[in-house]
Amino acid sequence: MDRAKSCFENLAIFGRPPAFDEKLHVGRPNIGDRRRLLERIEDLLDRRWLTNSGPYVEEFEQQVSEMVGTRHCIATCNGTLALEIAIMAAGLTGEVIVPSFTFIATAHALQWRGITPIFCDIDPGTHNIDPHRIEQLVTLRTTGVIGVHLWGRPCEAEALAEITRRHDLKLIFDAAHAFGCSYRGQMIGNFGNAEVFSFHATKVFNTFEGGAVVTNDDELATKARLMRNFGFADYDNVTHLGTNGKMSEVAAAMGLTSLEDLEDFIAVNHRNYKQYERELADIPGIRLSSYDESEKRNYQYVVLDIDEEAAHLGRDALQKVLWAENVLARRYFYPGCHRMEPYRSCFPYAGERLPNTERLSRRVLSLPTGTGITADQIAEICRIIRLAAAHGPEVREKLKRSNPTELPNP
Ligand code: T4K
Repeated sequence: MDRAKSCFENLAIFGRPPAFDEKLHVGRPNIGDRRRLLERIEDLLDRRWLTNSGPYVEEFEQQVSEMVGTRHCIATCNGTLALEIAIMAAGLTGEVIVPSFTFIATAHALQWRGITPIFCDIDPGTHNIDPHRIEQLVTLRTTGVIGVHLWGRPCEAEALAEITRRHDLKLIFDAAHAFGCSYRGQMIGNFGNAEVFSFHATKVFNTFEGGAVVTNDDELATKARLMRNFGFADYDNVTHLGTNGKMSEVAAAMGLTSLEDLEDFIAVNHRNYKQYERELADIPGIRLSSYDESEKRNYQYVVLDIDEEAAHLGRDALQKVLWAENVLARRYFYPGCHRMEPYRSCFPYAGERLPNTERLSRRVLSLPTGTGITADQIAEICRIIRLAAAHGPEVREKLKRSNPTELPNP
């Protein structure tokens, strides 16, 4: 894109053409070797075995178990069903303590099972559930805690294990973001009673749609496996309440292919992250959330934390600037589950005990990364952010004066 680079009036919110002709998405899928994928699809069609524990699903489960180092992997049709199955297999009932600063599926998986999610505040440093705030939420109805490894940055698993042990509670991790990540040298997947991955298209590693329950607990694994397939223990023999949470063969074919390229996907994410880090350095009030690079990370989320006062520009204003340029930055996970239905109606005052969630969900913005974006595009996104931040008052003024219909409505 050729334009007078330093003049803020060349930003698209001032009526200029957007920096990008095509929309840049946050969750563009990583796609591995197409030839291998198509070969596998030919195979499964030839075999006429499309779902219900086919050979690709079995191979996929085996490979995930080996990679993560867990005794069991139960592959599912998506991460939400995997959460529901893990919740049921662990025997959760009554109330379960969860962060509100997460994708809505974490809370819905509980509510869908008739369990009340009790929202706990996060640590503003880690963005994860704050172990220090859990015990005050425990009641006679509490049966468990679900930690979410947000952005693939692990929860304080040891502290959570200690608290849940003390109160005789189950501990599950929503590891939807944390495939390929580690905590204190051990792969995510090995903590709590069970952990749950999402292999949705937008994740670093995808099976189109998909997920998995991973665990080292044999009994829980047996239950989860039964529950995934309606409770069938054998032909004509149902031994458990169950659902249909099965992964299909075509999803497993994608998974096996994506696994072969996972290291490359992560390397690209890492390179993108480092570029953002370099090119967004030293902008007052705008900080990139950091990763502990001594551990395994998948760098799938590039998350800005915007301090409106210091940046002279709020998160929502910056998002509008970016959307006008066709950069579809996302406000994950605004406004927090507690401000969405049905939780907003059930707990209208929950926000009062969630000050960090409320504050952070108004400040963070996720930027595009993955194999679908180029270094030049990242450089241009960073230039736009720097330019907007350098002219916060003018940008704010322009947005205030704009007819809302002139601007995209993120
Ligand atoms: N727990 C946590 C902590 C999670 O983050 C999630 C899912 C779950 C549990 C549940 O796992 P799953 O049941 O989904 O396996 C997206 C994903 O749909 C969702 O999987 C993910 N978290 C969440 C963080 O992001 P949306 O509502 O933002 O999706 P959408 O359609 O707006 O897509 C996101 C971006 O990706 C858009 O810019 C479009 C782009 N995109 C999307 C798809 C599907 C593409 O470029 N290509 C595509 O194929 O939820």
